[in-house]
Amino acid sequence: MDQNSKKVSIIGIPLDLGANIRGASMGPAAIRIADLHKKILALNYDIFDCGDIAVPIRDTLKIKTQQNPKFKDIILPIVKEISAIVQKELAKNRTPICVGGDHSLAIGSVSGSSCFFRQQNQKMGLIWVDAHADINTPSTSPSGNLHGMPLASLLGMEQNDDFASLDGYSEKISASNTVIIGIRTVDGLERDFCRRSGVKYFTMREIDERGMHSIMTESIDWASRNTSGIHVSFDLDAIDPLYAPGVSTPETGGLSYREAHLLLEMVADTKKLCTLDIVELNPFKDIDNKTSRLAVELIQSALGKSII
Ligand SMILES: [Mn+2]
Repeated sequence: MDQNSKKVSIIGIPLDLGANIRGASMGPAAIRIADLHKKILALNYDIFDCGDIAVPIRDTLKIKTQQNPKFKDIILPIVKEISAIVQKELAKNRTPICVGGDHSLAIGSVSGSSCFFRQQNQKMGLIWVDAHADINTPSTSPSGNLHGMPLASLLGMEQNDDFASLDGYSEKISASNTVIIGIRTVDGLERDFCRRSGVKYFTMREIDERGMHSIMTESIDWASRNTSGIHVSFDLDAIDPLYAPGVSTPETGGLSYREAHLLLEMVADTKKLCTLDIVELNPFKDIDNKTSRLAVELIQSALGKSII
């Protein structure tokens, strides 16, 4: 694909069934209201807006919470649809921007990017920006909420995981090209998974000690090794609640405003961004749509906006 094409597609994913706390379903609307189109057009990109994917209303699905992961039967066809759309958009030389919605949507978006490169016998890298590791599996998850499991699924960490085998193969991404950045709240068994999985991870402490420039230089190197594109899955809860209060699960001690921008500015410099997820925006926790406006600015940085 030609990463200089300056064409993007917006995929709205009003999904909150993967989370315990409701409200991320309104994320796509809030980002659009924060002038998403206008701010992307200002960077001279062409936009194709795919609209929002249809997601059923939670109140009509009560019984499905007994499944593990919760709402499994409902979310499976949704992530399959996301994957198909991402593949189609990449084939049209457009950079998909998947606007969430809870982080379980990344099972579909990353799978879509992975399929696209796999069909050309190529590999891709993944940069997962998050306060949490999202590396639980259905058998280790304390909550059964799918948004705590997408990375484990994508790495194919558990057999008989229907999400892991989406699109007909497991291990959508190899651990040797996967980086997690910004983690500070990790469940007991997830710690062990992080260490054993082979992914590279940078906790907030390492970011404090080394600075974002050094962390990103190493992350990009890791995600670029023998790959043709980089998928960035950006959970807004990676950012400190001071700047991004409008997320479902805020955690203090996160990325600063400038660290978040620098991260994406450095990704833009590589010209290897293939797909971007912006997830976990929860307008009901936000203050005056502040987090949505930040999300739009971050998308601009990922698309190459520079100060001068
Ligand atoms: Mn997440």
